[in-house]
Amino acid sequence: MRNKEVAEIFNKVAALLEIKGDNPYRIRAYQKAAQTVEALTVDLESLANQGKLEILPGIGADLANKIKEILKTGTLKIYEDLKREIPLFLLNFLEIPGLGPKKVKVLYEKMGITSIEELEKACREHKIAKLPGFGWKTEENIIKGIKLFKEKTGRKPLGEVLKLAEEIIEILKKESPVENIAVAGSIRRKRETVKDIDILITSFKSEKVMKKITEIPLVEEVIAFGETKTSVRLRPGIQMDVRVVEPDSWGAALAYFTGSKAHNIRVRELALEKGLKINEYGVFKGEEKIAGKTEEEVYASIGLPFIPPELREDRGEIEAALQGNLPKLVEYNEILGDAHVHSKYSDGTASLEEIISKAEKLGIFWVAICDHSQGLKVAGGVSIEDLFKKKKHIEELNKRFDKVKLIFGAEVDILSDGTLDYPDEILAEIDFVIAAIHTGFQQPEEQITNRIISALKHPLVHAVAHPTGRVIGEREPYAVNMTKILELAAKYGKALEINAYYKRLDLNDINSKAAKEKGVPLIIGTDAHFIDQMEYIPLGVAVARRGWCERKDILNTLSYEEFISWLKKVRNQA
Ligand code: DGT
Ligand code: CA
Repeated sequence: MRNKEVAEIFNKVAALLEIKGDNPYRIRAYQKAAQTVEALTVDLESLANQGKLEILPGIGADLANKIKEILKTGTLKIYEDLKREIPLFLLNFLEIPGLGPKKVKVLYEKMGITSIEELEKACREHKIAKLPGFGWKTEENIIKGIKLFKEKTGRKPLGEVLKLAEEIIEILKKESPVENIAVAGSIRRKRETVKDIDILITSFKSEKVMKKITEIPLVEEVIAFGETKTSVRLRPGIQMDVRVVEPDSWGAALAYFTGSKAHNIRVRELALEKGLKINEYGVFKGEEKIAGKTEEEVYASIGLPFIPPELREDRGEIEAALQGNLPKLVEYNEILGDAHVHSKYSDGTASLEEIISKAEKLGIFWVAICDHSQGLKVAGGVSIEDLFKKKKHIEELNKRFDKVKLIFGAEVDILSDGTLDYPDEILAEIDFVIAAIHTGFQQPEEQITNRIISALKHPLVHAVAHPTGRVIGEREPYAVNMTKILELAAKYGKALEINAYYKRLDLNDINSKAAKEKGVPLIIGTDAHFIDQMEYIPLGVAVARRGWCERKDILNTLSYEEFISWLKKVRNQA
């Protein structure tokens, strides 16, 4: 799918036009086209091939031609022209949360600011607050935005990169003579953000594979070309290193390049203690190679069982492995349901029927439809009247469909004072109540923590969604005392969510591990607002696995009937 690539270019064109002060209708047309393309569930390329681009809302003949131009050339003439006209670093500025095109234009034209460093300096010297349309608050937000920007530059969310890596692996498998191919590095460990894509291959005709790599349309620039290692820059702005290894060293190379570095160092120490040498070519006793072909063999040679990649962070996995205490991690295919999906009843775009059919395709058996509560107007919060329509609708569908069951849920807002956004007699009608904070992110730690605690204590609440509120690269977690939250969740038998949306992954791996250790049940929800976002479940499972969770720790491994019993049990014990 190259939809994202097209959307990104349209967004950049819109931004550059806006910086330039172009016609607002033209700008809006590009923005809308980008949104349409981004939300599309079918492949643009196949639509283009069938000559069907113009059936898309907001896409006329002109934009359809532009889509074709991107698909064909990887870029757009108008985009290239604009890039020559407007300094490109201004586009970088747009990646700073809190800065839009209008503000960027002022910074450039009135202050002549041309780098992030200059911008930061101007903020610190309080020169920004005085500019027209700015103010103290904006200045503060820009400083925060720069911090987030710096943290994320070079790292991209796993959910963006994973698909890209899989796509490239598919192309190479189909169109080049690879024998073995695998992704290593932080992607294989499923870290929430990754710096680059590390790929390993074995091939008897590696020069052909390397040549093929340079011809993939997603490749923007070849950084280094060699027979054993090639590095390229992919269009979405990420580097990919492909290494050729000998079949005899496959396991050793996979272990080495999967890392993490900290894990590798511990493994090497263990090897040394046994008088062995370990590197990316194998495990050696003196000159003799004693292992290297498979990872299992490599670990076994130094007295360890196979350690799942998600655990390889030197967070206790070596000790656990030595003692035979590695957890039996929850498996990706053990997930039977999605606990958090938005429908058209609030700000989701899918109908309940579409959600059922998607769930069936994904091989899951239940979906909790958790739309926003009444007060959250910006997110289409469901009025009490509509709530009952939704309840009836779900009951009807559950009678009609056997394979996939829907659960009548709600993502109920925890208000500023810790009370909930529906009265108790209404909450009692809702089968699954997942409470969440959507406002007042700036409150001090004690206040936010107390809001979450009141929700956990509330007898009709089952779980708390995205407990820290962070958005990767965009918003820091709000101040919350996780130790207290975990204590109270454990005490009241309430669940915490692992929100699987690729920018949230909240709880994260470390908090999930802490939750598991405290006996707090975890529940994975995709928070899907578009139907395809239901595909993010494995990202949530990855977090759970990185958090050492086993099947019993994750409520989504329950069957529909078992989950319903759990929901009832929570309320009965309250
Ligand atoms: P990233 O790319 O920052 O998201 O994280 P990684 O873990 O993919 O790091 P990367 O790409 O720099 O290196 C891939 C793996 O190669 C890394 O996880 C472990 C291994 N590696 C790299 N440099 C060293 C090193 O100096 N010592 C050891 N023992 N292993 C290394
Ligand atoms: Ca890497």
